[in-house]
Amino acid sequence: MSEENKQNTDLNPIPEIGCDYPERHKAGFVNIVGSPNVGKSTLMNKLVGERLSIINSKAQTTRHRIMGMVNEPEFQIVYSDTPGVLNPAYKLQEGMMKFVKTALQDADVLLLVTDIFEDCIAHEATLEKISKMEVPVIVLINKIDLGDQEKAMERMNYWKEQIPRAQIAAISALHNFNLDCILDMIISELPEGSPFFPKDELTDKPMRFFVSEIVREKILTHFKQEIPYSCEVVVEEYKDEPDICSIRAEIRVARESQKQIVVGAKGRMIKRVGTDSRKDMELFLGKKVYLDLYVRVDKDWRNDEKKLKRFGYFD
Ligand SMILES: Nc1nc2c(ncn2[C@@H]2O[C@H](COP(=O)(O)OP(=O)(O)OP(=O)(O)O)[C@@H](O)[C@H]2O)c(=O)[nH]1
Ligand SMILES: [Mg+2]
Repeated sequence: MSEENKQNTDLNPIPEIGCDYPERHKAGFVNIVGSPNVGKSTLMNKLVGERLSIINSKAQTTRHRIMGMVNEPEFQIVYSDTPGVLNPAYKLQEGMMKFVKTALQDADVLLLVTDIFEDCIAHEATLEKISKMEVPVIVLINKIDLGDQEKAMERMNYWKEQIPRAQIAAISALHNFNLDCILDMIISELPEGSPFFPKDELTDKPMRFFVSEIVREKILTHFKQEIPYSCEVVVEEYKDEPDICSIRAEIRVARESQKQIVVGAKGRMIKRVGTDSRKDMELFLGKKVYLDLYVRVDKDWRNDEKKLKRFGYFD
């Protein structure tokens, strides 16, 4: 961390009468954007210290904007993980890109994540938008554990040319490399202000959202090709009791043939997805879970705006 940044983060709060927060409290939206699969969700989870976003080696894992807060007496950082930027081919992807658009509009600090392999950002228009933004931009070159020093330097120079006013750092989100240093960078760029959310809050999303994401993660793990991209998970019932949480969830698929694959011979695949999901839900919720999981054909749901709204897109 530079000497200049050190001075900026040395807040030395002066309490005010009638004010719950230090006078120089900092708060802001730190929005994470970038191409698919570069490690945005891995980074968000590491920065927040919780597994809020699902992670997978397949692209387009994240479909929503997911907020995760880091609260300290002197600051509140509201991170947002977003879907990877792409040219939408169907309505669902249009909805996903709306989340990115809003994240570009309301950022106080923007984290543009790329990785050591990305030659140039796949989505030119987004890069152009970011170049014109007035908020601080930090370009993070991720996955440097997979490259050498020379490659990291070459990428850093490339990004310095693309966005001259950005700060640039090489990191490995997976291996926690350089994350302390970027936290210092973020705090120094954070504007002064009161917190946006109560200080004990961790995320903007309800438990049932995370429950549906756990099932989607298992689908991403167990199925290949187009299946994960054709599935949506809808929690139809969520009954939280002191000792047990009873959940009824449906996996919506676009076609009958996909239903057969997801159910599997003698129901083997759906059973496996259900068992794995239940185990993860029990860990996440810290209690026993009863999970009832169905597969339903919801014809071409990915292009039906009304349904997508119900599933939490276009909100
Ligand atoms: N070697 C290595 N792999 C990483 C690193 N960060 C993330 N990954 C892997 O990269 C893959 C994609 O990670 P995600 O965090 O899901 O990427 P994302 O940018 O959120 O992807 P989308 O949501 O699909 O846009 C996963 O297999 C991660 O384990 C890293 O620093 N090093
Ligand atoms: Mg993601």
